[in-house]
Amino acid sequence: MDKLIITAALIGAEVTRAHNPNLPLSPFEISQEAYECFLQGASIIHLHARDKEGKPTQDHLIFAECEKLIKEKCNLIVQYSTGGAVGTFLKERIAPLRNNPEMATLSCGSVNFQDEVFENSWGIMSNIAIELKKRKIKPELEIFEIGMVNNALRLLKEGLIEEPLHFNFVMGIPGGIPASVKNLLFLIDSIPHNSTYTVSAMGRYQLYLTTMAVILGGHVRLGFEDNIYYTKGVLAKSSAQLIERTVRIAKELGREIANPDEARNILKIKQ
Ligand code: KMH
Ligand code: ZN
Repeated sequence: MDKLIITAALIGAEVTRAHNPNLPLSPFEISQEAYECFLQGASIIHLHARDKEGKPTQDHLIFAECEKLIKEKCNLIVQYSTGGAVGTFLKERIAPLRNNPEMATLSCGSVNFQDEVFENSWGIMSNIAIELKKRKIKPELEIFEIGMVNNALRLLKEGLIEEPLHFNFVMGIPGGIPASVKNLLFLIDSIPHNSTYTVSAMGRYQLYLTTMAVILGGHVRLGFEDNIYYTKGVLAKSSAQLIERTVRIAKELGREIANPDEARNILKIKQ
């Protein structure tokens, strides 16, 4: 098994301080928390940004500020979100890519997102893929539903993405694939065998499904974007606290933790 790659998803676009007062918002707070996650064993930071009012933004200058502050402290892989918040237009979603990050997300289809629709038509998907390819940015293929694997394979067939593919199974959003072990096994079985995958799961499923990924040889995403609780009814102090627990579990299970350069090798990120 490869060493375990841990992605820290600290912010997202939906969580607020009303949900968890420990949510980092400013570039400085984000960089501090990213560094804490790095110290615990994270090798990737999945980056969303907020404006001065704490609202989601795809402003490339704010992304650049976050990345600069993170890179001053450590060599984490900075993975930009191109999903942004539900309803963000394509132009804004790809705006931060002008900073040429090492990695960025590519959502592979539309999905109901609670009461709204997270829209990723073929036009949106292929345009993001073209932008990533042009800039040699490694895509992480976001899979919220099983049919999205087919869209990813179409992107591959049309030459818009390259093997080896890296997937992120985002399980348990209200409207997407339920977070169950059976569904995780089905997803793993549906992707090309030379692919790598990360598991993200919502709320209490984060601990269970990411632990399954540790056992099965996959990789994991942890943090407030997907889960704000440490245990039932108890808010987590930080995303780093969630990472610290998974590192402990992984070590007990004999799975070593990848540092950022090892993660770059595993994911075949061209530097
Ligand atoms: N906030 C979600 C609507 C991504 O980062 O690329 C989309 C999302 C996916 O979080
Ligand atoms: Zn995200």
